[in-house]
Amino acid sequence: MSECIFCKIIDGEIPARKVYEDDSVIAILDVSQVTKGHTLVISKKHVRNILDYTDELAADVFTKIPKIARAVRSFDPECEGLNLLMNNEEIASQSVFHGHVHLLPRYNSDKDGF
Ligand code: DGP
Repeated sequence: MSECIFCKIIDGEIPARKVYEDDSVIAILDVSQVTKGHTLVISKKHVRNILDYTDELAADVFTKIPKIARAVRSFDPECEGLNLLMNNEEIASQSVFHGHVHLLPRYNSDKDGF
């Protein structure tokens, strides 16, 4: 059994709030909402981070992000835009070692920082 928390979510062993899912990608609400609607886009294949993504995996994940971002933005009319962020390796603040892209919805209320 995998010890990876995101593999457990993908396998349905632990719950998560799903925003999007298809055969190869899942998007879930981050458990620690930095901004409202903070979402993680995760490949179902367990790959450590961008440094191990193949071209095919990168193409698959990143071509889906625009539609997921539009869906996330549409959930809240006050969402004015989003930041995309990917932490890769411990030095870059990665804490879950199963690659994922953060989508951070932005609001006028946090325009000076969050
Ligand atoms: P990073 O630091 O880039 O590796 O981000 C990992 C994120 O994963 C962090 O913002 C919190 C989130 N996270 C950790 N455990 C869980 C979990 O069990 N469920 C959900 N939904 N998010 C989690």
